[in-house]
Amino acid sequence: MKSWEEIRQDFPILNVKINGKPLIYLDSAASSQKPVQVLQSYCGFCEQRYANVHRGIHTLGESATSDYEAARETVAKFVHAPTKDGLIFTRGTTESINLVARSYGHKFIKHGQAIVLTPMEHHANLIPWQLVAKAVGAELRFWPMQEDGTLDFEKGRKLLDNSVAMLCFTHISNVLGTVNPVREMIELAHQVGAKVLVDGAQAVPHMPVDLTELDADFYAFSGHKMLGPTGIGVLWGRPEVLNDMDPFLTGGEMIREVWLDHATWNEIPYKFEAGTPAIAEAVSMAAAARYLTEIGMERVHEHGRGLAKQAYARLSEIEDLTVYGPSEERGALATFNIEGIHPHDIAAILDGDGVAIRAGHHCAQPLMRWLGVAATARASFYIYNSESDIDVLVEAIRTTKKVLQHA
Ligand code: C6P
Repeated sequence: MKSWEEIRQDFPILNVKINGKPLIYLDSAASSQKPVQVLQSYCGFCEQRYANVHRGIHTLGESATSDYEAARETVAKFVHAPTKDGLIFTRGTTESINLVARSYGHKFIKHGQAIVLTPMEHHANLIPWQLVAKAVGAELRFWPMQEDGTLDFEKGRKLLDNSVAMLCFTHISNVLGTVNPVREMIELAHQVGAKVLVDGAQAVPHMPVDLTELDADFYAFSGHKMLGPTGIGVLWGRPEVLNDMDPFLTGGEMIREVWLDHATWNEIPYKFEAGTPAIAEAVSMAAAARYLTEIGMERVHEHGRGLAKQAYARLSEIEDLTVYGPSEERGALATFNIEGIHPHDIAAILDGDGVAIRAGHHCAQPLMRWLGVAATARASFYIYNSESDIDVLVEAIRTTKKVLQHA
């Protein structure tokens, strides 16, 4: 078993100096860094086995197709999907959710029905549903939150009646770190006949996810947050639901037969993979899944939870600093503000010390309003971070406070 220090050595970018200081990368919730195993997978595929997929009869075309389909199988296994046929490669979580909103929402959600969301959704899991609601005349309802940033289960369950067509929510909040009770929420929604979409962008990289056990109808996540490349992600959908949906984009491998005035569709998942897919990206996303599996997702989860707990405790000790979200059971991040200092200024000063954090609204403006702030600073952790990174963060924040609060 590799030690955390050995794991850290797998990430070449961590040797880069930022402003003359060692890089302390605390922005993995935005996008993770890549281990050499994933980089080699990408380059190796392009150097030795690259061709388009599902088209060429030639040797390379066949090996690329078999690598691409093997990647589908690996990623499906990584999230314990009931079947790989429901696993559609997309460009990422955002595209996956838009696919469902367009191809399921516009077709099956009817006038007068309701779509239930939460106030902690990333814009990617809010705006597509606003558009569906507007187009079909559906109502948007919001599952209330408690003061600590967890969902109010009792109030929320009362929203779920027979008029609810769809429940869409995030597995882990990218701002609060709240881990939602996914299994229970899915069960409640299914009891009233609603379909469920879970945004797993912040969960799949950090914890074991078992799609068979969760029983969601749709589950979305991105490759680039789980050590893989950008431009690749997943929508897992229940095959019988996907079969009833119309295509999202058209052209390429998604057809069965085409006439001048109409066309018929390929079987799933190909029906939803129009055009040339992100082939090398899918192959190296599978390499990322293998890398994480080798470490063990339970171990990854424990590590992230430990760092989040420590960050929460250490940051809470700093005067004038507010940490948002629940104190217990949180995702691998800590979002905060310091009284009288703009989060962009915090991020800029920390950058001078080589510490990369994110500042802004984190694509969750309604949640910022709920918190009563315009923006926040956020430190997020992954397998290459250690407790000493939190020491550097805390020290850099103390310096920032001295510089800016005096100014
Ligand atoms: N959140 C963050 O810094 P894409 O960009 O499609 O890979 O993922 C979108 C997305 C959807 N849902 C959640 C919960 C997310 O956190 C994200 C991406 C990044 O928090 C970029 S805004």
